[in-house]
Amino acid sequence: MSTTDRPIALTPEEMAAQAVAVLRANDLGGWTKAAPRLYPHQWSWDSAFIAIGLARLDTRRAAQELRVLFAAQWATGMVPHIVFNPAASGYFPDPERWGITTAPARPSDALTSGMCQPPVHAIAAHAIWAIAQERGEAEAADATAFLREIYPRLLAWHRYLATERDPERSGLVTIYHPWESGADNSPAWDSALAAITVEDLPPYERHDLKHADPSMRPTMAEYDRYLWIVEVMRRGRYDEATTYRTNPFLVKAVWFSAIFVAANDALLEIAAIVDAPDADRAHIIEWRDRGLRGLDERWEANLNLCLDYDLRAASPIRVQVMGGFAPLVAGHLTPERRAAVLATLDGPAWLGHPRLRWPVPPSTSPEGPGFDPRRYWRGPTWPVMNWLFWWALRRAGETERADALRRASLNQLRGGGFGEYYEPFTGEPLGSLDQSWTAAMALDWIAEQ
Ligand code: 2M8
Repeated sequence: MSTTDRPIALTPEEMAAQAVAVLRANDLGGWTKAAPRLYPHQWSWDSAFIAIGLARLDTRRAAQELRVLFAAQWATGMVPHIVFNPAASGYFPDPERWGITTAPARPSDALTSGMCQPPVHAIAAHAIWAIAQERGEAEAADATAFLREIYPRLLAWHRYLATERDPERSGLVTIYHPWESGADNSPAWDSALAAITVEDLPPYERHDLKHADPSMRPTMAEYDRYLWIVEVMRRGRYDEATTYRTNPFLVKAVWFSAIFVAANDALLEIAAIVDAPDADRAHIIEWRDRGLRGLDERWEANLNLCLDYDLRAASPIRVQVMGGFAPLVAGHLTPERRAAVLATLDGPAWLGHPRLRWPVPPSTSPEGPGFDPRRYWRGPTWPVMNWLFWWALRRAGETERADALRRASLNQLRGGGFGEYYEPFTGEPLGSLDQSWTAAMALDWIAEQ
């Protein structure tokens, strides 16, 4: 074997050094682009995960990541899914296409998209604080001051999700677009997208295909629908009630809702640290408990998974995707639910699948319809989602499973490169390289060793 084809196997120290280099290279000065070329702006949930990794280096810089994101918060409380870097071009849809200038609730001094992503932020803010407690008095005091500053913004964000995004008070968050789920082209959205008629869509040119292999990205048919939904929301000036009435895509998303439940637990801890009023805490508990009840109703005993619900079609979405593990992320598992979720996770449709290169959860089950090992959220494994599973398993007291997942996840990254996602059967890195959240998660895992 020559030096060039010998597989790289980074030591933890080498991997940490490379992760730091990636985060430095993607740093825009207080905020971080999601990836060097494919994603040259700040993405909402990427930034929350990035902040968790950055906290291992510098808790003040980690706090700044969230501060910049929340400075672009909308008047409704919504945290936008992209905050645009005015110095970067080459991503589409760009600020002009989003056209938020006519939206009354837009922020006054930031260019953003008009939708949101899963609310990992309270979890990240609390993680920054917890790490700072080990770093001496000054850093600990700064982190507490940061929580005091960010708490009202986090509360407004959660209130928005619990009210505007759940007018039915079902406990489940409604998403307006597959991009809001974070798992953009998951087979879970296929039927809802197929039901959409694209009308007078202005022409557009995709930039993502210049930076990534088209066979791994969403199809043109999917993109037309993605952009048509943006067009409908833009024409409605991103008004929530209008969107709820007119949007062709309305889905109760269980993965998003489960993250919201877990984030409400984190927000409760923050509320205690900052001495928030009792009335706030009562609201947060109500949102969390309602979420747990909502998820419970979406549990599908035949598949042993939780299912998303298409509001437009009035029907559950029977697809085996990673989001089905929502109860694990939400936590507060009953013994029966814990046993069922873990049996599914260990079983042949998931971690026990004989062809998996590493025992880490694929975004879509290889046994399910719509699985594709190379295309984006239709099968590849996502290190950042492994992190969420790891975090949830640890929170549930499943220490051995959590450790095994962390080891497998780090092994997957030992080839270097910090891929956006990985081929589940070969372990090949795919999508963008030097992806910020992958580097951040590696840092957090290494620090846990
Ligand atoms: C991907 O999403 C963007 C749109 O938001 C895209 O494909 O252009 C998703 O993987 C999403 O979860 C992620 O936040 C974003 C940036 O990493 O890329």
